[in-house]
Amino acid sequence: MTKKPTPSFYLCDKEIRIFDPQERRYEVPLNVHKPSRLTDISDCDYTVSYVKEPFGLIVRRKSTNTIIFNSAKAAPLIFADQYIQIGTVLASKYLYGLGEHQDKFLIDINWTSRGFWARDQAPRVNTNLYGVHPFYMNIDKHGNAYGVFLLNSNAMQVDFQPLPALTYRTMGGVLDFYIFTGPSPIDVIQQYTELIGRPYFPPYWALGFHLCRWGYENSRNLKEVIKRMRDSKIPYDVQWNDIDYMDRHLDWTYNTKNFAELPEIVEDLHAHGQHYIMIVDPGISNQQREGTYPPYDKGLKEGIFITDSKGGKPIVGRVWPGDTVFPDFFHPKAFSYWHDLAEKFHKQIPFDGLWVDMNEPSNFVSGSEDGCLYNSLNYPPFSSPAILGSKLFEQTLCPSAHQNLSSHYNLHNMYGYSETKITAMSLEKILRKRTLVISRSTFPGSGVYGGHWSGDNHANWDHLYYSIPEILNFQLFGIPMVGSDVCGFAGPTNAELCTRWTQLGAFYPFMRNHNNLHMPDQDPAVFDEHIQNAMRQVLLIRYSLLPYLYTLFYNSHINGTPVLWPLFFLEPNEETFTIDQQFLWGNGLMISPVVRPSTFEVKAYFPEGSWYDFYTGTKIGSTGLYMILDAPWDKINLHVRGGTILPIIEPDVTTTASRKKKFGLFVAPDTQGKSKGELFWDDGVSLDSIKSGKFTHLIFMATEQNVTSQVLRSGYTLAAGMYLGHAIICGVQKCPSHATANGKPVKFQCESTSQV
Ligand code: MIG
Repeated sequence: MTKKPTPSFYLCDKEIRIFDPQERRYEVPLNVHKPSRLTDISDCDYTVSYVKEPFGLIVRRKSTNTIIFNSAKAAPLIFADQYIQIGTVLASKYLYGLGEHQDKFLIDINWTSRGFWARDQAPRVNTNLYGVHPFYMNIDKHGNAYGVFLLNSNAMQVDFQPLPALTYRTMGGVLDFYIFTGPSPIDVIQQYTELIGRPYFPPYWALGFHLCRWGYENSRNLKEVIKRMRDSKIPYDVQWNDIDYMDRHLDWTYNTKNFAELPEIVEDLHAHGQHYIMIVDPGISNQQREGTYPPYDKGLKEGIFITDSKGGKPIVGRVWPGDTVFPDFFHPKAFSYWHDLAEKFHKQIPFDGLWVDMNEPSNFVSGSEDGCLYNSLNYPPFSSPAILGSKLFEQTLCPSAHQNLSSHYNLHNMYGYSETKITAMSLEKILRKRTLVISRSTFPGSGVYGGHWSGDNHANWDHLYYSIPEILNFQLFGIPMVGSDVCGFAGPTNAELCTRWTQLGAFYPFMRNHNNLHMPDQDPAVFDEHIQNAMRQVLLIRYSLLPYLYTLFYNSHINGTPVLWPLFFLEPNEETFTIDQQFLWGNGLMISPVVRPSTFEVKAYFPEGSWYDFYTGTKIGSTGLYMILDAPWDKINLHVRGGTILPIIEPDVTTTASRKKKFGLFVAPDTQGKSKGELFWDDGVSLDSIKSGKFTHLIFMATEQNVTSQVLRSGYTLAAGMYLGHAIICGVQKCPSHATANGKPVKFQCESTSQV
């Protein structure tokens, strides 16, 4: 594809609104960066036309004459109070996005449906899960992609048909469509995140290895795990705690008996250059004696909690602490309420990030302790067969409950979003540093504030595989900081599965090993030495590649470029459209994991161009086709695309230690012998390093004879300096007789067989 400059959303992309001019209806409280109202779109690559009977709207891509939206063909438009239906044809059958679901990456449009209603549901196929993302990308066989976002937060169903076409049935709001004309998949994601907000920039340490489990039970066990991890010298940056650190599962408390040593443990983590994250759930206990539990007393006083439909009284559900009420994170005082609780708690336990779970919101009773009233919000006229359960209030609050901005019926799917936003804003204010908030429930815009993990997966091979389409989908959703519980959450793992999962997880943007209550330990250090060695090896590779990953995150934050790419972003064709067992970091590094048991080879597709084995630097023979690669149990296949220069760093047991070491370059020439790359570097934590220019940005370029760098900015100056320790140069046709760096001779080795 020839690369044209990305058209700005403001200039060319289009919003289509179908609403009630007589009566103001609920609209999604998301501050999207709306395009300006254009009068002249003649420079843009689309036309818009209307059909009168039956009413329909047609958007056509001018340059290819492709219809990318046509509401006149797939289903009649119906606009009722609690049922709005609209269909559109698709330009091709290659459709992606529309989550959160567990499925292949390529959506099967052969008369299937997906439901959209945030639900605490352990991932499985054919059901709505924790988050809601009414966004899709469609691409044709020539590689022309476009995106469609329906800004609507109501319960929804989307039906697919092989025409190809799809039909939305949403249970409220208005139809507010945004169409992004691409034309490349990267353009589409850049345009979409220009509208909903660019992904947040994580701190460097958040890209390290995270370790968690439910049920450490006490400080002694926690300390033992930390010790054995350190003894094993396996790279490890962040220790987490699940709800068992709490006093009787009460938010913003810790168990001062079992976890008496928690403050010292966190101090010790910090002293080792490590970080600490703890869980907080939205449900606030209303069962504590008055005056003893500020989270409830304060919230009640300030009217923070979601109330029942009779008005006034907080709606009472049940979660881990027993009966609970639920903060309305859209309440104008929610920020000061949540911030103050977090700030006070932070004085006791100096955590570095927060994990917001159960925020669909999850509720162990249907609707509330008193059930739900019989009304049209709790019992809407249309109940979607694609949404799990017979009622919307299963496993959550009554839709008719009141929130500050509207009914829970309208805002339910944004509960996780609102909590993530308030939590991240609170933490930034408390820490004055970049932080990590990982949320289970997400909505468009969540990526501006934090990341996501895929919830309660199972320790089995299917779930290992499904984690790949999951993380790819979240790249489309503007939430690149995403991962799945490495080694599996539910059910016991085993050494083979956990090794393969650690290999794959080492290439998740967010890498956390997490485990269910009562399951045998599965931290890397608990396994036999040879397993530990394999896990250590792949973690060292991840740590050595973090300068590259960090630079990808910088670009994602600045211009929305996704961090992980499916292969078709690089080479769109009918082969790559279906591939979801391989993926790329940016456009430079291809990962081809093993996703099946007792399997020691991988059938991997190589897009056209030249590719180099990351381990040996040797060039792969032919490309543009499948190859069978050896995949011994202790290795994951990694290949660098010709044309790439990867910035790398000497790894260590923490990112803190590794950041003090020397950088390196992995130079992989394209078929013309050229390559390029870049490095973004700052202190890794400052909130304002980009704004205030306290960063260093280098561009690397190589030809057959030399590698040069161009300093775009050198605003971050390490006292100790930033040093280039080594460069690995692949595809060297003829070994040179001497080598120099900055004009001075340097030591080098050259192998004529591998051409490295
Ligand atoms: O009802 O906090 O998905 O990661 O370990 C279960 C306990 C609540 C669900 C999360 C999981 C976490 C667990 N939580």
